[in-house]
Amino acid sequence: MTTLDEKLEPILTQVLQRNAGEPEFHQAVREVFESLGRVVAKHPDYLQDGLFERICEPERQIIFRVPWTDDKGQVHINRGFRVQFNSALGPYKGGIRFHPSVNLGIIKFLGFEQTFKNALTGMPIGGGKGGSDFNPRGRSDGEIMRFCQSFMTELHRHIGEYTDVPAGDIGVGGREIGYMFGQYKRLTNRYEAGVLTGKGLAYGGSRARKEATGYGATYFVQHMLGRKGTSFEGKRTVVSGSGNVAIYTIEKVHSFGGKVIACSDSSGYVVDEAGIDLELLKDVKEVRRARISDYAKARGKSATYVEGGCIWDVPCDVAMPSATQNELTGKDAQTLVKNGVIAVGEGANMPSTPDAVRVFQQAGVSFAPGKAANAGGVATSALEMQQNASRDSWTFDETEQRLSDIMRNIHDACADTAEMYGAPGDYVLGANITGFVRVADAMRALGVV
Ligand code: NDP
Ligand code: 2IT
Repeated sequence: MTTLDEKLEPILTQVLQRNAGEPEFHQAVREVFESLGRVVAKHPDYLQDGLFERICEPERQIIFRVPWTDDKGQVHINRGFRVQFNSALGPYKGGIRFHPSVNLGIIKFLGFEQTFKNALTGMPIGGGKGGSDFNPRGRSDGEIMRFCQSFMTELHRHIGEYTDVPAGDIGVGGREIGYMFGQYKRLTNRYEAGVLTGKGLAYGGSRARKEATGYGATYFVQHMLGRKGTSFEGKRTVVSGSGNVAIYTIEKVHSFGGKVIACSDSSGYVVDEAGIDLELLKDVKEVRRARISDYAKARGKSATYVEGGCIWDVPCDVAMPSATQNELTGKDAQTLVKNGVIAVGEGANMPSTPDAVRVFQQAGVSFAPGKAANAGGVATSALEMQQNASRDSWTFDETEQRLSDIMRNIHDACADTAEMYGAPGDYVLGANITGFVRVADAMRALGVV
C-alpha cells in the first residue's frame, strides 16, 4: 500500500482546494501523487520550481456554448470543453467525449491522466481532453452532424496539427470525427489531415486505429499474464461496456484463445456462456446503435440479459473494465477476488475506484491501470499523425505490429520501473513514475513554463 509523502501532502491539499467540487480530478491527482513519494525520496530536486503545482494546473481551459437545432426545429444549448493540459512533450493530444455526465472536473481528470499516458507511449504528444454534456443517445444522423458542426465552429480556433489534436472517446467515433473534420476543413480552408485522429480510411485515417485501444489493452494483459507464467488460453473473461474499446478487446481476447462470456451497456449486462458472438455484437452496437438487450434477444438460448445488474458478479479469470470511470467499486473487486480473478486490465480511464485497486493489489491480482493498458489507442493516433505528416498509409499488419511493440515497451517500462523502485509487480506505481519522470524532465528542460 502506498501512502502520501509528507512533502507532497501540502501540494495535494492546495490542488484539492483550488479545484473544489471536482472529485474525479482529485481522485486522479491523488493516485498519481501516492506513487511519487519514492521518486521524491530519491530525487528531491523534483520538488523545486513548483514543478508539482505546475503539472497539476492545465496550461489552458476552454469552455464554450454549443447551440444546435434538433429535427423538430427546437434549439438546444450544450456546453463544450477543451482542456489543454500539458504540451511539454508535443501538441496536446486526447479524445473528445460526448456524454450527459461531462463537466469540467471530468475533462480535467481525463486530461491529467492523458498527459502521463501519452508520455508512456514514448511518442511526441502532450496531453489534453475535451467534450460536451451533449447526449447522442437517440439522436438522428442529422442532429449528430449539426451538433458536431456547431461544436467545431468554436473548437477550430484552438486546435491544429502542431497545437492540439483531438480524437474520439465515449460517444465520439468515426462518424463524429468525420463531421468534425468536415467542418474544420470548411472553416479553415485547409486539408489539414493531422488535426484530428480516428479519421475514416477514405480521408486520412490509419488502419488499426479503430481496433487499437482494445487490441492494445489485450496485448498488455497478455504480457502481464505471461509474467505469471500463463496466458489467455481458456480464460473466462468479462469485458464491461460494448462500445469501441470493449468490442475490439473481445475480438483480441478471442484471437488469443480466451473466452469472453459477458459484456454490458449502461442499461444492463449479458452473459453468453458460448462466448460473445462478435459479428452479432458489432451489428447491434456499430451498425444498429441498439442496446445490449437486443444482442440477447437476437442471440437466443446461450445468452441471458440482466437488466440493471452488476457485471462484476459474473465469475471470471480476467476482468477488463472498458466502459467508464468508477464503474468497478471495492465491493465489486471483493466479489471478483472471491470468484478467483487473476488479472484485471483497465480498458477504460480510471474504471476502478481506489478501494478496488487496493483490494486487487492486496489479493495479489495482476492489475494494469488504464493509463498504461489503454494507451494503445492514443499511440496509434500518434501513428496516424505520422502517416498524415509523411502523406503515407501503412498496411493493417504493419500498423498493428507497431502497436504491439509499443504495448510491450509500455508493459516492460512499467514493470522495470516498479522493480527499480522496490515494488515489483505494482503496475500503478510503475506507470505513474515512468509517465511523471518523462513529463517532469521535459518541463524542467523548458524552464519555468
Ligand atoms: P463508446 O462510446 O464506444 O462506448 C462506451 C461504452 O461504455 C458503452 O457500452 C456505454 O453504454 C458504456 N458507458 C458509458 N458511460 C457509462 C456510464 N456512465 N455507465 C455505464 N456504462 C457506460 O466509448 P469507448 O469504448 O471509446 O470508451 C470506453 C472507455 O474507454 C472510456 O473510459 C474512454 O475514456 C476509454 N478510452 C477510449 C479510447 C478510445 O480510443 N476510444 C482510448 C482509451 C480509453 P451506453 O451505450 O449505454 O452509454
Ligand atoms: O483516452 C484516450 O486515450 C482516448 N480517448 C484516445 C485519445 C486519442 O487521441 O487517440
